[in-house]
Amino acid sequence: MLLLLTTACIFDSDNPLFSDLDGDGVSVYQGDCVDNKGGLQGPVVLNDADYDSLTEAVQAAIPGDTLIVCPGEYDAVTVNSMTLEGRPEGGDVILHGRGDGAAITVLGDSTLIGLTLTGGIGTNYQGARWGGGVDAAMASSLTMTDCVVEGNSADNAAGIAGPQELGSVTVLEDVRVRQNHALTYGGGVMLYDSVTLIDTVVRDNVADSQGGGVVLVETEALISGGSIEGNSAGSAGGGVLLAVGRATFDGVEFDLNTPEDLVLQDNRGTNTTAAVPGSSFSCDATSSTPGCQ
Ligand SMILES: [Ca+2]
Repeated sequence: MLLLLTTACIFDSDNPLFSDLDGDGVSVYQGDCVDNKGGLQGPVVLNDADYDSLTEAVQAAIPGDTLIVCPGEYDAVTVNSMTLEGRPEGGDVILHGRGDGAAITVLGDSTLIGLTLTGGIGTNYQGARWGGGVDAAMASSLTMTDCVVEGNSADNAAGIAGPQELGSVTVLEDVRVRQNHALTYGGGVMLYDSVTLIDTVVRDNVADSQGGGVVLVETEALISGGSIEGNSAGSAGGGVLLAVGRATFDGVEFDLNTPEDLVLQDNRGTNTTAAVPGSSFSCDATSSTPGCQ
């Protein structure tokens, strides 16, 4: 008779990083934070080592590395061409700006997964603060998946300041950007060049001047699914301010943005309020006669 045994839990006393206490086939080393209950290891795993602080782990990392981050609250860091992969199993993985800079600063081609970015006030560039939660202004590519960006402030781009260099790429999927406050432009996000937003919710953000939720500058943008709701701007572009760019909206829900959902800005800086014509439409603000259809 053949007995089929289920996988038993494994505790490897020689290297507890390889332990699989819950028997799901994934070790702490492979990113199973549940296996780290009791704090056998530090909460951040990089290659074959664990670290007590995210700051130490990031200092040890090189471009191309992936850092696994278990639930907890961490100080702000700067990542350069790395992947920060939070595993919010049993708790949030929080990077806190503590009112002193961005919650995270991103350089190069970096990816953020499963993180909550809060309490940031951005980076001071020539007298104005940008990117309260996420400052990726000097990055070439920003990819964010399953992240929350909330409770940050800055002069511009209070939630997320996207990469600004020519040819830059921003991809946000299942990101929730809420309750961020810009003193000037971009309460939620301010994004440039190639932009893709998938199932992303931009909600209850405020810009005292223009672009309460989303500011798109010189973009080729695709915004698919998700919602832009409850955002407000002092003068124009409560939901979206599209400045000298193109954007396609596919199944995006607009609701309760003030003073309006959508404003197009041409290359002379003239604003035109546009109605949201349906659930799927495209806007072009690259000419002197901006419009949506
Ligand atoms: Ca496991």
